[in-house]
Amino acid sequence: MESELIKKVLDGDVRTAAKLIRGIEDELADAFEALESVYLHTGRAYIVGVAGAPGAGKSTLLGNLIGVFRRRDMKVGVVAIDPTSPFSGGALLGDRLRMQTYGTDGDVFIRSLATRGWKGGLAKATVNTVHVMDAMGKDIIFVEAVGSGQGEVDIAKVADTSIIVLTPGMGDEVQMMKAGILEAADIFVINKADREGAASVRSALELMLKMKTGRPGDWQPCIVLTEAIYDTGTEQLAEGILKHKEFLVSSGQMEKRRRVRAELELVWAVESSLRNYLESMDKDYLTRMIDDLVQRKISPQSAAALIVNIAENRER
Ligand SMILES: Nc1nc2c(ncn2[C@@H]2O[C@H](COP(=O)(O)OP(=O)(O)OP(=O)(O)O)[C@@H](O)[C@H]2O)c(=O)[nH]1
Ligand SMILES: [Mg+2]
Repeated sequence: MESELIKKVLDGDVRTAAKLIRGIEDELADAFEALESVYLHTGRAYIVGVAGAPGAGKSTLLGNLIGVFRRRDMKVGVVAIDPTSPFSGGALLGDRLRMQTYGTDGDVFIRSLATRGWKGGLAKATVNTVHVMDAMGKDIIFVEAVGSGQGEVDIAKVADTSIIVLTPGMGDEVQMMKAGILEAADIFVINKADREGAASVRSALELMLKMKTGRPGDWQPCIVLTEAIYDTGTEQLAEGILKHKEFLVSSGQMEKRRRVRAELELVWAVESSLRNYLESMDKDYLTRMIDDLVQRKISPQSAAALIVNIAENRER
């Protein structure tokens, strides 16, 4: 039988969902327990990652995209990952302000996650928040993340479509972009195209994409120019997202991406159950094991195998 809480989440109840997400942020045991049932009701939403340098215009773009998808009668979720760095300490308020137009629309649900020092990792908290929105019945969920480098690659693991937002004046930076970032993006947005230099970023990108050796049948990343403050280019960007979705579905890659994500979540779950087990273990036993390691009577691998064995037997 579903708990009252799960029923409310499935009904799209904003208060319950918000509370559950706070529980995920605080890593409360109750929240993780609820997530187990939530997970079984997910897999329907389409997930879009939006990454880019601080101030690239991600939130403004998202505000526009919300409009486009709402006009198509789709329910929208947004997870904004807030870097609590001294530079963008005001991001949370900024995001709220920029997206406040949708504050009263019950079919738009926006949450910020602060990137404080999670044990479980940011990607995991993000995926779990996405799961809550998915279970709420959101059709499309955007994940906004600041990042230059690894961040984009991480978001790509979570998303069906990954968007990287660049801005004019980044031509040289594009040339320095690591191959991994290039691979991670399905759509490149050059925002602030009202400013000088958008064309040169575009040619730098095109050159890099040309050099990329893809397999036949692979998705060719597209480039969209936008002026987010004037809501220009939003339709093309939305088209790009839907085209990429169609490609993933018809090529069978959607299934593949979702299997990769499921595997990733399995690994996280294994890691956290072992970590929990380790924390609950008899401290004397653990101390003796560490003594044995220090005295080189046993290797870390064999010690780990012993622990996994005990954990396995206890599960039975
Ligand atoms: N000239 C110009 N300014 C823009 C454009 N899009 C956004 N901006 C401005 O750029 C600034 C940053 O926009 P945001 O949407 O907050 O950017 P962001 O990437 O979400 O920023 P963080 O979340 O802090 O990393 C704001 O002052 C916007 O008004 C654009 O197309 N042209
Ligand atoms: Mg933002």
